[in-house]
Amino acid sequence: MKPTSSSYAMLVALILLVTSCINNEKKTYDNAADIPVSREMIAELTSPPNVPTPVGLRKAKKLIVNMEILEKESTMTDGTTYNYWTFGGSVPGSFIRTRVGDEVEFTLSNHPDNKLPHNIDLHAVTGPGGGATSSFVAPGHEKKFNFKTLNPGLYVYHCATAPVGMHIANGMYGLILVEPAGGLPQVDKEYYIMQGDFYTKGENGEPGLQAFDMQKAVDEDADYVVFNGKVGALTGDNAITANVGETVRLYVGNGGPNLVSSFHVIGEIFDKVMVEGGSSINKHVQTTLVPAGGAAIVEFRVDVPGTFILVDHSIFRAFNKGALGMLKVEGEENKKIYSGVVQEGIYHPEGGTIQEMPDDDSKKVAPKENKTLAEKMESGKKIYMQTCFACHQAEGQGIPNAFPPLAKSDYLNADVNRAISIVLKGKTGEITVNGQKYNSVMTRQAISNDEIADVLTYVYNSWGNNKTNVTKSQVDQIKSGH
Ligand code: HEC
Ligand SMILES: [Cu+2]
Repeated sequence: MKPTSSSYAMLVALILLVTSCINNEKKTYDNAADIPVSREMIAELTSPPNVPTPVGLRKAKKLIVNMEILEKESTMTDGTTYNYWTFGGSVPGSFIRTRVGDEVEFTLSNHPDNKLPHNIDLHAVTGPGGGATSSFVAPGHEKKFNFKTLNPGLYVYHCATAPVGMHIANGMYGLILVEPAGGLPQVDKEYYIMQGDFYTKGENGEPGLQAFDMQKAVDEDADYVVFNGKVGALTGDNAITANVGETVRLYVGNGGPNLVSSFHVIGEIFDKVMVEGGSSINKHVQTTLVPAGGAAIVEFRVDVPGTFILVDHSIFRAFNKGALGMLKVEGEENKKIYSGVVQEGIYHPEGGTIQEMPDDDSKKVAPKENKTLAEKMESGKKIYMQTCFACHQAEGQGIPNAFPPLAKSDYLNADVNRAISIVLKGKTGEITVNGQKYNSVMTRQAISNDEIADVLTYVYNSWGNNKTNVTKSQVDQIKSGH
């Protein structure tokens, strides 16, 4: 049948009828306070990085939220624990998903084993203290209050009991999403990520149960800056995932208490950002600011496979304090979008042409044959201080949770061929060095085979290592794959 204008008109009318029936919201309300609620519904609460089911086309409801406060010791990083105060047992606290016009009946229970009174200030609440004044609750008690969600957006909630900063610093924050009528547009994957800064008596990485340090908090001198409450909450096996072609939406919050986040995903561009969690949409964004006590919704389609690193681009926080996560994307490569290395050469500023990497090290200065150990140590030390020092540090001591030690490294001493291959090809994935786990990235080092032999000889003959003398021909062999 050939479509005529009248059949089009009928189709449009039908679609309108069907959508209005499903929606059952023939009326739009100028004031969200007037939206009627139908029936009760118990809110689904999720711990990070998961979010509850989208509201979709559901009507405004009386939404029952039952939130339990738990104070509990948990891991901050390998070997280090912290006494977290939590909403719902996780940091950040349980994700609450509502829609505009919902009448939320909020019950806050303070577990009898807890030591302190708490309350909750939800930024989605219109009313004194965002609920804080009505929710102050002692251990072993519960408090109930109601509020109507008037404004769509992504909002932070947090404890507001004095000393407020301390309650927030101990992990008492989370996100509440208020979707517009009809819900946010559908996407393939949604995740919940919230940054927070932590202040401990011991320095970063110091083992054992670490107490909160008030002075460091006042000085804004954070020992840990992390996503989802601890170092590694989103790395390795805990990475969030997606498939090529999917659209990913991240609900990103920042509990603070102090630091503002420069949220960035290495190797991705945010197609859309709902700036500050509100209704204005910015497109094609590289890094979005997430204020302390604020949020943002970011969306992007993943086009190529790989591991994309989530960071606070105040970058020492990412590589030295923990603000690093991973999004693992699987699927077909797309060489048009990203080629990978297509050519590798030596850069000669004076000559200007790109040449092939000379495998035989036929550089300007041919390496001296049969160097003595002392000569190799001297050359190796120079290379070390130029190339390896920035990460592995002057005495090979490394940096806890970021760069493994080369000093007295059981991993290094166990296998020289593996060490050569790491310097030649780089290394990623989890390794254990002297009982500590590392899961990071060492890039391939752009130095010649002769230089690799010297620098590894220097490393092996320093800082209590096993004095292996690495030769250039060993490196040649590994490079050529024999
Ligand atoms: C940009 C930082 C960086 C630089 C520069 C760097 N490394 Fe690494 N290195 C790492 C990281 C990170 C790891 C751990 C990788 C992982 O988690 O899989 C590592 C691991 C290693 C390991 C194995 C683990 C161990 O502790 O024994 C060796 C050996 C090593 N590097 C040697 C070197 C040498 C030699 C150089 C200089 C030629 C160098 N690295 C330069 C970051 C770096
Ligand atoms: Cu509290």
